[in-house]
Amino acid sequence: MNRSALSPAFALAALLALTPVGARCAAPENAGSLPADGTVPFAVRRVATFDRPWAIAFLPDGRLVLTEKAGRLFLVTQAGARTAIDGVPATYDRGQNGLLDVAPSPDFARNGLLYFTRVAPGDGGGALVLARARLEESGGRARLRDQKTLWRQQPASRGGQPGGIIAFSPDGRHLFLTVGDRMEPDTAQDPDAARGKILRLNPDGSAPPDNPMAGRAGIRALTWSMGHRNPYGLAFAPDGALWEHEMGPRGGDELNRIRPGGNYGWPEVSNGDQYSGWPIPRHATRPEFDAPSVYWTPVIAPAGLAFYHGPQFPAWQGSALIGGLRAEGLVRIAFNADGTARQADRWALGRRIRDVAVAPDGAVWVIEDGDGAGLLRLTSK
Ligand SMILES: [Ca+2]
Repeated sequence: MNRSALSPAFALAALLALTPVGARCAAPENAGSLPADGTVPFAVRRVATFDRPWAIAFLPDGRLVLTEKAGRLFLVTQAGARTAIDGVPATYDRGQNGLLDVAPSPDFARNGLLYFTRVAPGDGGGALVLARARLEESGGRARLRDQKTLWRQQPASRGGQPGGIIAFSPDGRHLFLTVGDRMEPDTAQDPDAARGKILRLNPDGSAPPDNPMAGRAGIRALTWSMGHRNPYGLAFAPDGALWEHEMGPRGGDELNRIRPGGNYGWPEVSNGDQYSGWPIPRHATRPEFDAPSVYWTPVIAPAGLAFYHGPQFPAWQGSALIGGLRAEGLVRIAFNADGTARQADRWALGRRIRDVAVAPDGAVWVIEDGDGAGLLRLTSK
């Protein structure tokens, strides 16, 4: 390859690889003790109500697709009108398991493909499954066509904490998928188990030849990073960096900058303790593991991650927005020039927030958790 053939993305990746190790190892901030602000800088409008919604994602035309954990999928207009999408396959709806994330193909306007995750019933439990299908609309109805299973977790598990978050790389050439530890913590350090990993796949489900363990057997060929617990947030920043958040046990929710081949330490280290109170060694005691950029003790129970871009909130350009289940609100993360992160805002909404997305017009949309949950649109005051 000659020098002129280097793509901007490759040059950026090379630059990030040269970032001094010290920048990654700076002492992380505990944002858990920072108070929430009850005065919010946005107007909140309740657009529609759903039962146990789990994820939202915008289509290029401004409508959104929304999952309900029980196994229902909807198209929703900006005015809140909904159309059920038929053809959702069987879902293991139990505890944290169910129909999970949905993401349009980066080329959706041309191919109409939706990617989605669910926990599928089987083997006395459920297996996380990544699938894609073509959204077909006619006569006011919508359904999934030409479904294809791209990846299926083996073996199945009974435990919750499935993960299931989908993120496409900015160039659209790779799909990243979080897999939770399914409440079997030690498996997060087992390189032959999918649990506790972030996977990187080609959009057709095949293994990219440039993954950290490319050519190795089984799940290793797909593994991008390991040592994760309960990851319900995954998104690319404007600078091309991949960020993930995950729920800790009692304390120790984490925001992590993800690097290929990284090991994020669960369950060997955590900035939280077991629910029993039994201590877990802190990240600082084991520098061979990647430490979080920000952590929360006490926890916020982070759910949903979206980077802000748009005209509604000019001061938020490039910030990350995180929903809080336990925090019952919204967190804004700002990024420093050296790539480190800090909690810039934490707003109390008095509602468990399950997911967050940014609309094409720059409004921020969130869904509440549970039955009778609101789909909320946030705009500048
Ligand atoms: Ca960790």
